Amino acid sequence: MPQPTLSPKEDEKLTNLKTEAPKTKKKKGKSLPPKLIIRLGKFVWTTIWHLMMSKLAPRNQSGEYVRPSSQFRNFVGTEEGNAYPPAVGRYTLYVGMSCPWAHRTLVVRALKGIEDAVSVSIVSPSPLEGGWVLNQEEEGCRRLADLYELAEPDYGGRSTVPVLWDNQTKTIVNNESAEIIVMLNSEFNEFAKHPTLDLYPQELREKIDGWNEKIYDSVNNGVYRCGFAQTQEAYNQACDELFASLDEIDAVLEKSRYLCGDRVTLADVRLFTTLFRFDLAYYGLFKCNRRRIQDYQNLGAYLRDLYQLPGVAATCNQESVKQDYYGNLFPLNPGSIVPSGPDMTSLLEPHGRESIGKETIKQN
Ligand SMILES: N[C@@H](CCC(=O)N[C@@H](CS)C(=O)NCC(=O)O)C(=O)O
Repeated sequence: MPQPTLSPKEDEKLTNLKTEAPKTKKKKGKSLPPKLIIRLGKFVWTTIWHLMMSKLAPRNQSGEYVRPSSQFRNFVGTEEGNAYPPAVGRYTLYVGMSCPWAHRTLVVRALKGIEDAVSVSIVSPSPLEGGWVLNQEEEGCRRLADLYELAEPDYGGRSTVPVLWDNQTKTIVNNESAEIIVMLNSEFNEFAKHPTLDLYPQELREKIDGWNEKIYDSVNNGVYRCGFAQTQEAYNQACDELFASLDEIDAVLEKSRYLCGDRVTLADVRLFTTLFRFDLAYYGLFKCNRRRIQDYQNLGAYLRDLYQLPGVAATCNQESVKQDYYGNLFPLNPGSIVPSGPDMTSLLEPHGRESIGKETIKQN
């Protein structure tokens, strides 16, 4: 291997260091004891860590992460008087490719085939700006926070993705992924390539809502509760709940192709975007490392099944996930080193789940 060469200045410094070595030895008694350095370092780091974590992840008294609620909650719809009727080209989705909540909207947009009706603008995280920045200036805005301010000059909350933006009235219609995906599923059917695909059918709503509630707390937000926990107890609790839920879901998927039977629903979409990031980021960075999704008997194949649905793989960006999580969540990874693994090529392997649930129906 070629050795790096030193400039004359560096060479001189190194020689001085070498010749000074015995002097430092003599001063041994006066140098700081390592114990003190460690204590000081630990004190300074944990104080700053808690300070940064309180900005990154608000917590309750037990050190548990509490996600702030979304503040723009209007709906696109055809009812008379609704200021936001469905229309081609009127709405834009602002998304970050690493964000699981924004990813939900991209998956539904792809499954419904409404890419021509609802446009997408990709934003990127900027550690310097402390938030998302637009890839090009839009509406005179450079940062996502500027868009929020344009929509609501007094807005004091977080500037999160996804955002469903109305290009006509220049405002945010909605910034809650759980609601945006309901609108994308039902309100753009006249422009959709797959209008009959209903991801939130009336007869399954109770079941879908039940899964959503459970999965949000313990899995979607559960991984963040693990990663952003500021006490051991808060982490233990979140981790127990996360893996208890994953075990339960894995058992259900033994006999059912999707969460609510043999058709994909919004419950699957919402679970999918967390599962896709699990082995890539949550397993390592968020300490969700009891098990990988790939190691589960059914969850691994279920993830592959959803990944291979038409249009879905194109919404998935492994590099952005790794880069944004490991590279930008500074308090969790101060060195910003992005790991080289894991190998995710198995996502393309056959899932073998086509007939799951079918045999049971026949037997009955
Ligand atoms: N409840 C929101 C959560 C969205 C969210 O937390 N997005 C994160 C990215 S994964 C974000 O934009 N965070 C920026 C911030 O908190 O400042 C939703 O589901 O739409």
